Amino acid sequence: GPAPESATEALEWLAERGGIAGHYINGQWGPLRDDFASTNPATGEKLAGVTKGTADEVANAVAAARKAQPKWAKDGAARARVLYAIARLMQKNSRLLAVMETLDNGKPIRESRDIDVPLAIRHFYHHAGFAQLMDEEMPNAEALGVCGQIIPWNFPLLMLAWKIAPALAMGNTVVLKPAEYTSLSAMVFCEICTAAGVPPGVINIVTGDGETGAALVDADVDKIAFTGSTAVGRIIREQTAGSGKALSLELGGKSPYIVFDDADIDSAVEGLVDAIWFNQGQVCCAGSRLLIQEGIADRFYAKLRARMDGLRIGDPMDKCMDMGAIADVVQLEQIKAIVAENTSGEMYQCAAPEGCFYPPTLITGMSPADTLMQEEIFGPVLVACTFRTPSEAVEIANNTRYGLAASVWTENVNLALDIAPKLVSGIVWVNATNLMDAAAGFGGVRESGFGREGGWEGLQGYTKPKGKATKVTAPTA
Ligand code: TXE
Repeated sequence: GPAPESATEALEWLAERGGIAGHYINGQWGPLRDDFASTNPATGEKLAGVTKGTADEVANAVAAARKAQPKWAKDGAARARVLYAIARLMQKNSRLLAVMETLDNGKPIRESRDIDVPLAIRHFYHHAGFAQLMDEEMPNAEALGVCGQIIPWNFPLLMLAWKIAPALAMGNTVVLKPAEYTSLSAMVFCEICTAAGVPPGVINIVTGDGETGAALVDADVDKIAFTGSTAVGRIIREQTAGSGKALSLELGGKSPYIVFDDADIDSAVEGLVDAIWFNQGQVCCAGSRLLIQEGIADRFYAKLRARMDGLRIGDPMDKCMDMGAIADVVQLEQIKAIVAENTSGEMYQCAAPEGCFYPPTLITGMSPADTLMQEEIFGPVLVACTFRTPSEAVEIANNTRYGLAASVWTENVNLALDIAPKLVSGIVWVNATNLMDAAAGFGGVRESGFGREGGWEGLQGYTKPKGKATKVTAPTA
């Protein structure tokens, strides 16, 4: 196939900056320390050292954000200009961003280049428009103040964009902490911020692990926006309870992918490639539970296995690859353990290279209550069971503690419209999966969290009602 994308540019970029990812506070780099390593999961090589932010460093970042906020909130047109400039410069640097993301996270370059980076840019363009319109369209809303934002490693740059763009558009300033495995695209982003003329203190990045994250939750912020595991979401909810801090949580999922016997089978098979093998299955809304109507199950599984055999898994920098590496060995070990300890049913597994890779996997013959049907695996593992009637499909689909997304496949539009509202889920896709747009609110119910990101609802989450002085006169008799 074609030659792999070159990593040279990104590695040189890191070397020129001392090979350390660290804080960007008040428009300046530092402190920068090599406290732990960020590695390329596909090769195991160290890419850079990462600074583990202390509580004091977090407090400094929050203080810079606090100082910058009132002025930033004043002028929507100025905010729009800055957000447009960020989007424009991300476009200009899109190749560096994509390569850095793939080196650091292990996702195929095809995905970072065609999905992660363009969608992240789209979020800045979209929210630039709203920044300009805020005064007119939301006359009764004002910024919350300083927002602490904590993001995971599965879509490092895209999650950064989801968090920062709407917060800034509405006049907030931010302190964001990337995940410990994936801080490098955020570094490129910081340089873009400087070049785009982001005023010092408006965007602050603090690198580190869960302890740094916990310090940010405790800091003097007005909101915490978190995307990550349900377990940490629960800790953060307890930690912020009674504090007056606003909170949004975007957590795990075990999203059902329901295929009726009249579905367009080829499209439904292709949809599954996207639902569960995109980004190695490390997607919060991954269609990880296949519910298939009994009569077509065997035929469907046969087609699906044949399609799985065609998936190419290997060097993420190779443009031909459909799947790359798992983001970190810790995650790989978790996937291996949960599958090894809980597999009943029949497992079909393709081949994968040695190292931090996990093969596309299909496990059929499951029961709805089985551990693998209930627990988020966060890897390229699809578990499947059959159903007989539409009402049974709904019952199995809703038999979960999560509620992030669902996908329904049928050629019968009446059936689709009947089923969709019965699914307890933040999003329902019909004859589609993983459709995301900056203009549409995304988020879950139940243990998948609360709050929406993107769209009109996402903007509301970064505002509060404007304080107004109203003179009240007592009625006279
Ligand atoms: O997540 P964590 P992990 C799920 C998925 C995965 C599992 C574990 O099932 O296998 O979670 O992943 C920061 N206070 N998802 O351990 O720990 C942390 O530094 C404040 C689903 O990586 O939740 C990182 O920046 N912050 C998910 C972020 O939280 C804390 C995406 C997420 O890490 C913290 C990721 C604390 N006490 C994992 N502890 C999705 N819904 O997309 C950690 N962090």
